[in-house]
Amino acid sequence: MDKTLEINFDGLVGPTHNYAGLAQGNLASKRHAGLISNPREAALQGLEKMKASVDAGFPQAVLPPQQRPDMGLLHCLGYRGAPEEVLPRVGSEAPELLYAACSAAAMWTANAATITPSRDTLDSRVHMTPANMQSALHRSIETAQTARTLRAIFSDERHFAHHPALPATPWFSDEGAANHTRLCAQHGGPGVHLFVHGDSAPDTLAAPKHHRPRQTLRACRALARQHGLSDQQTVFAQQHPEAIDAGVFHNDVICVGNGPVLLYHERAFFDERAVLEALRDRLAVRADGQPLIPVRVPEEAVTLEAAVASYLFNSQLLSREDGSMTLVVPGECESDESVWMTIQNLLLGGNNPISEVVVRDVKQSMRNGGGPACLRLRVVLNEAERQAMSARVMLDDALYQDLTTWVERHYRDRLTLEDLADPQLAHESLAALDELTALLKLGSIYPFQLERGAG
Ligand code: SUG
Repeated sequence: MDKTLEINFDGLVGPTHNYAGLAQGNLASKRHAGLISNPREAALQGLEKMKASVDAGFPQAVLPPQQRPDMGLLHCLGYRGAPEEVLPRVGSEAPELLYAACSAAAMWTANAATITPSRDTLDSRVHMTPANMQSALHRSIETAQTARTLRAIFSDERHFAHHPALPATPWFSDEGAANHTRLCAQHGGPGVHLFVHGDSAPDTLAAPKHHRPRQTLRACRALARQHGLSDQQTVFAQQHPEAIDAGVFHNDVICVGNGPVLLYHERAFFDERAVLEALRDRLAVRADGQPLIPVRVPEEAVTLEAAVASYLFNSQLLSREDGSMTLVVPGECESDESVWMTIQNLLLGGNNPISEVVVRDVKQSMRNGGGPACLRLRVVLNEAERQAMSARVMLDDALYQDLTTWVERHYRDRLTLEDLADPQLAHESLAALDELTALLKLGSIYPFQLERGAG
């Protein structure tokens, strides 16, 4: 029997992880701007999280970090020369550009791409579109490398179709799987795709007042078209503008779906009733009559503010073989009583498949607004597709050990703006990445490796 599995591809935190306050609409990023970061601890926390998933029997893989500092960005902004000249100069003249060039934000792989499993596509291939991340400079520099990395791992064109990122303009602002949820009876069965956008129709009063939406309806529709999804397979939903203003910069900060379960806060969507109705209708037609299992958390149980502060909904909802589900929540959920009570009563005690809650410590990432769900890109693959993957990215005990040793050897435990301006850090980072691509059997994927090859 063909066994289709969901594999979580977590981003490995890069050696220049820092707190720069660069992310608009993201309260944690703003609050922690300028804090001293600890990339070693961040990477080890991420690896611990991945290892715990493997130990619990969930398929887990890893995506490598990106080349930072991005000297290409700095060169293009007119800072010519070697890191020795450029980095100290940018650090003193335009620290925000140095921060952007050093950002390790690619760790949040939920923003890497939108992926449609082969079960739902016309040509029975897995379709992928890297997100353009055009709403912020430090994230817009991820797209080209994301495309190269995905092409390196999913190189077999018989199984994988790679689309170009959408045009990087406000009309098509796309932040990837963080705003896309696939609902189904089981991973191998047909699915219904919920695309969530933040912008509103021009003639409504439903726009957020304080923060710019990061995903547009035009982008959602274009992704569905690229992947060949029909109207019957898709639902497009507008985020609640009050949620965006309260710090919900991606839908995965307020909603998580898995199988037939949709766990969400009552203020996640502008028109909750219409979203549920559409999902129910589509599931009935497309997913073998599978009923939707909505798990709604009302404001009186958890306020929008508490949801954003605890990241309750930025959890991973993982299917076990017996059909029950595990909810992986960040440690911050334990310290808010309303959230913890809701987990115990409404989620574990409710009429739904969630039967276990596990807590993970990803504080280094959380301080930048990245919880357990942000750190992972979900890829549903059948047996043949898993076999067709290139590279050593599936996490097992041996790879976990190798990556832990690699982090301990190469990563610093303290980074400030001054450190980012230190050319030595740039050299250390490239040496680390060079070793990493060998370890992951990825070949040459980074600009410095490709230039070396060409030279
Ligand atoms: O884009 N933070 C990221 C967090 C992304 C979380 N991803 C999901 N919700 N899927 C962002 O807001 C902070 C960088 C800084 O300020 O240094 C940052 O980019």
